[in-house]
Amino acid sequence: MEKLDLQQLHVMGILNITPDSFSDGGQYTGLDAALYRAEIMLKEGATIIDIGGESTRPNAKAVGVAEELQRVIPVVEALKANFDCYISVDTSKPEVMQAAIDAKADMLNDVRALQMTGALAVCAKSNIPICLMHMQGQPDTMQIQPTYSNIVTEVKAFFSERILCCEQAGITHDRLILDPGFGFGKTLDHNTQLLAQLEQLTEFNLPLLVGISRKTMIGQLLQHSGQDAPVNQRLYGSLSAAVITVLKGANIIRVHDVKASVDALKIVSAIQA
Ligand code: PT1
Repeated sequence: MEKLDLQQLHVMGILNITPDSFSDGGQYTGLDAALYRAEIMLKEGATIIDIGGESTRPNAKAVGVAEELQRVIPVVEALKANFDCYISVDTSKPEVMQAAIDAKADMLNDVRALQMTGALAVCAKSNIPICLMHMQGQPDTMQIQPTYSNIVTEVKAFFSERILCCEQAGITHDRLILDPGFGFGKTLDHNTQLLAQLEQLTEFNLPLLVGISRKTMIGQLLQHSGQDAPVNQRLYGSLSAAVITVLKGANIIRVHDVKASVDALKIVSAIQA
């Protein structure tokens, strides 16, 4: 398989490996269910599968290293053995990063942008791409009272600092991917401003990854009878947001609904060509 081309447009399919992710109550192991789900996403046109064993949605509790390794690594190995696809591992822990690299993962996706002790060093020893995401606070408390004087300026300053840290650690610029982190320590207003000004983040000349699929901000913008639209009613809103991000320069879109997203992005590609 050729090297992952970060200049291309990619639909990244989300594969969450948490105990409740595949709770059909049956005897199918998590591994079988994960492989089945990945196969569907690949058939639908995903070019990258993002495997995560730590939930980072608002209010999520941290998970230990041993538990995360046990959830994620067998899935990386099984996907690599069964499919010709790119694998991303969504983790912040250096131990999981190292194991993912050893299992031939194609990229790392870190919502903490290599700020955990040891993460920079592990990445410096490998040569795979790494996504640096912006987050204010930590998942368990990040939505309590997010505060910025200017969201875009602050996200850009954070990227500048993290890019510098990476380069000083020996991680070359061409391995980095940036992600504004929609929903990570941000109010609806912050998220909307980031989306409206997303093109400003292209000034780093790095690939841009975005994850908006089914997030709270979509529910809030849609509002059904005075309430946030429920998660299962957020597809059309998510697709609209994904199209906006690609028009503004994003090229890796992290989604749950692969087929719908691939179709939406084909329309964008047609006018970009
Ligand atoms: C993301 C992302 C991620 N999101 C990257 N990795 C999640 N690079 C996990 C909500 O507001 O955007 N980029 N890994 C999932 N996290 C959330 C956050 C899920 C907020 C839901 C919300 O509903």
